[in-house]
Amino acid sequence: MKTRVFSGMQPTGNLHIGNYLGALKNWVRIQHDYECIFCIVDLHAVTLYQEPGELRAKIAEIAALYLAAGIDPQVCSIMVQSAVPAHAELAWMLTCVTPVGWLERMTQYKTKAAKQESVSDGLLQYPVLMAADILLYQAGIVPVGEDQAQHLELTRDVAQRFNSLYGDTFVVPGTSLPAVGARIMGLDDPTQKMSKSATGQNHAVALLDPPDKIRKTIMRATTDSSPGVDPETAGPGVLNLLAIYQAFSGDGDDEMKRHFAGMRYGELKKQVAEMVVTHLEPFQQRYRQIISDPGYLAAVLRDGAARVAPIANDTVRLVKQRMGLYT
Ligand code: ATP
Ligand code: LTN
Repeated sequence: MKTRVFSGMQPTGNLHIGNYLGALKNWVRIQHDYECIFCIVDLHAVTLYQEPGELRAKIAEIAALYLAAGIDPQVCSIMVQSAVPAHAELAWMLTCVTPVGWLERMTQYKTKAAKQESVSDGLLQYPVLMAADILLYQAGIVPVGEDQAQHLELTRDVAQRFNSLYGDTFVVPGTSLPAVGARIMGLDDPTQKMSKSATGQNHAVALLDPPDKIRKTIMRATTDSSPGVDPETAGPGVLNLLAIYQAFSGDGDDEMKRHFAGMRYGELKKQVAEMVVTHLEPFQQRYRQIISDPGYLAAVLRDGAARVAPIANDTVRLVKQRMGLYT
């Protein structure tokens, strides 16, 4: 049997090249090697308030972006988290074996909670729901960007704790980070990770930005005061631009060094911008085609949920048996 892969994205904000290079691109690359489930995690999205109409539209948008990136719904299951109630059901059982202290230590929780006037219990429970997503399907591999590594560590801890309390139940999953592009930084501030929820004008390149906007954002990227590229001493802004280029082009380290050593920053930015535009233009064309067919999108999501629900229900049944709950 093929190892199962599970990953997901929140239907919030605008997907950016960090989301693509850190996660989505790798999903496409491995989809034929594993049994893959790619989820739109709407229950995670509502840990912060979402306007209901906008959330509904975002779910379709993310599904279309998965397809436009090249996820093949004949090969993988694409599904919406809230369409399979077992996610929420297992999450409850897992909250009961998760110490609150583990959750309070999560850096994403601390960052997001600091920005809220009132913090919902859901925001604290967020990583437990993520653990439920993964453990529900006994996934062995979870391809994500580096910012999710701590949540995966917690998933392993929760799985191990459950297994030791109630007997072997869950596969303990591994993390899978890309070699290049695991942490794309903000173009306006290369000390912060590129993020959907950041507000700066020149912070991110969204996957659906028009070519002119992409060029403008990259040409304005923060670099440093050296006259040209020195791969040995480059600061975070230059390293980030090089990482973006390399992740899109697939060039090796030596090739990168040869090509960019000594290049002026204006020229570096121009070449990075053209590399990004060249990759995103055909992607955007496919997106426009897919989003204009809501019937097709709905069928893909319905099929995906129908395919994975029996696996999820089996796990919930097993967990209930192990815990002595009523079955
Ligand atoms: P937010 O900042 O609003 O929480 P986000 O940009 O982190 O959103 P998510 O939906 O949380 O987006 O992440 C989806 C996937 O993209 C995850 O696998 C995450 O690790 C990856 N990812 C997010 N930001 C980056 C980044 N800057 N570089 C590489 N991968 C990233
Ligand atoms: N927290 C993740 C999204 C997510 C996820 C998952 C990723 C929810 N459940 C399960 C991998 C596996 C994020 O990217 N912010």
